Amino acid sequence: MKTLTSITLLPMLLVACTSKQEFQPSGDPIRINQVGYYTKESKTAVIEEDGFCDTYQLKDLSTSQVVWEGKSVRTSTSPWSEKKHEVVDFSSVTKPGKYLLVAGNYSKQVNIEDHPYRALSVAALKAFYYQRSGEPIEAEYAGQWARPAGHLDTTVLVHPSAESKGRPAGTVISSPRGWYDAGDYNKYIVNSSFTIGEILTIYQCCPGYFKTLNTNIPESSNELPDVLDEMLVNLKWMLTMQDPTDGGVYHKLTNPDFEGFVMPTDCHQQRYVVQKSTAATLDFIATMALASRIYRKYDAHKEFAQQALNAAMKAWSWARLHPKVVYSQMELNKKFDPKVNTGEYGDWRFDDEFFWAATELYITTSKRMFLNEAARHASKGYFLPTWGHVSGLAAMEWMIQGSFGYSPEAERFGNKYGKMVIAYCDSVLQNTTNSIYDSPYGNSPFNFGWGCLGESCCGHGLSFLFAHKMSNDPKYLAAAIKCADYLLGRNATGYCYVTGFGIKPSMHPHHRLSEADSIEAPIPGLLVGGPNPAQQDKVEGYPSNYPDESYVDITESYASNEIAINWNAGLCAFIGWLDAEVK
Ligand code: 9MR
Repeated sequence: MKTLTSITLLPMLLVACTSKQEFQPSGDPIRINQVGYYTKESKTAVIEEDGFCDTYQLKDLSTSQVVWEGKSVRTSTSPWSEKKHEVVDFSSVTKPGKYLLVAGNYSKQVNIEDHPYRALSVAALKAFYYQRSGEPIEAEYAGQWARPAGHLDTTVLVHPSAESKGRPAGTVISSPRGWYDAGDYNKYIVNSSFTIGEILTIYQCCPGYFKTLNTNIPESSNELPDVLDEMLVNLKWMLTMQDPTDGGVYHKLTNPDFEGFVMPTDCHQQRYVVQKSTAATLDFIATMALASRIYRKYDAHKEFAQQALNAAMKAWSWARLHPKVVYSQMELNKKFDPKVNTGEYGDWRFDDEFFWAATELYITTSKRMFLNEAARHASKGYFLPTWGHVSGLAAMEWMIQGSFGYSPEAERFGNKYGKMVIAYCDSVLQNTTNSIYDSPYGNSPFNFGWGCLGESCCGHGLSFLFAHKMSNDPKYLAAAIKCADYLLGRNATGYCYVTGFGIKPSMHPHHRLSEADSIEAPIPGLLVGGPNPAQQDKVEGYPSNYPDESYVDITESYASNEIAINWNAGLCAFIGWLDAEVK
């Protein structure tokens, strides 16, 4: 394999594939990162058929000049389907530009840029603006996706499951704005907290980078970076979800049933705040404590920062008194009316939430009592952060604070989790040397499931970025880049899994706002859930039952093709920090 700059090879290339035509697959066999490759980093493609061509070429898109030509570097085999693919490596091409990767009769555009993810990074954050509830989405900021305000949520009822002495069932409260959770129009505290928690945690790793992301939102001209303005919209909604009479936090604000595929202004169900839960309250505490620390640096937001901290402290008292209140919709529906049939975000183990809440309270207040609580609930291992298991967010916070030298204890905790994250990443790398799509993500059936792209693929990417931060070893940064390659097209289905990006993006997400607006293109910047072998929606059209092929780009597929704020948080945090790290 070598880098070529002349056209003298052209005659040879015309015959390059002729001997292998019997391997012609039924569809396009080229799998690449469709958004782009970093100029100085690894660039590979995977060809769906082993031995498809003797050699592959990269041509300059405008001149058709062949700039590189080479054989595949290895064969990769899927452990579940035993399909064989081959890996083509054109990393030696280091000139930014637009190219064509040619494999016999097939070709695909390849972009090489110093910062290929900038627009993606902006769009991943902008996606939250489109999810805003209870305010008009203006054409000035949203173009064709403008829409009037829906779900004002100024007359929300306290559900019988949520009543307290100060707020009996049927009390009318106002709980406006915030973001819709996902493809549905409800607003959930557990997932909101996770989303803001992940973004603000990673924000601390590269605030300078995030400050440069201009998303053109109504608040863009104020002193806050857009990322903080956007998080503030949902943080302010979250504050309204605390029962002021006792400090507990409602699990969610919801309709009794999911709406049909209609626009927000066509939704007329009564909305409720339902039962307080330990998970929601602890996640709320962690998020408010973290936010308080970040926003208090801005004069105009000192008051909000104090309010957030007060709310967290009050919620902490509730959580200490109610350490095991599970949100079980089945139990709730046995006792109360109206029945509630929307997303559950159920959880019954709270050590990880206590760990995260105490961690953030300690870092924000320096109070020893919270350090002791964090130590008492500290996770014994490193786990990818998910809405249901948040210890990973605490582990990340300790690594960050340890590196800032916040306190000797933070350094100790930080080093402990640093070693764990490195061990985790090493074991992933050791087990994926012959990776199917040349990515450390996507080689185990456990990597796939509901929301896997946000939770597991971006989660792997973030873990590699932490391993890189803690060790300075470039192999972890390289591994993180390969997770991005998987998301953006070098994968089994050939989809770029972010709406509005790549050659073959997801076009029909299970997303009411995108589906009901009569605009062909979905709202951009949204990461879909991704391949999910459980296929709970039982829709027709999944290409197979293999874990990495269990994805279908149709609106009905809520199990593989929904979008959600927590998955976009993964995208936003991972792609943002990655882009900040690659020089
Ligand atoms: O992300 C959630 C996933 O982990 C669960 O398996 C799934 C089924 O309970 O629910 C997902 O969350 C959904 C939520 O309950 C309601 N809004 C849409 C969310 C994404 O599908």
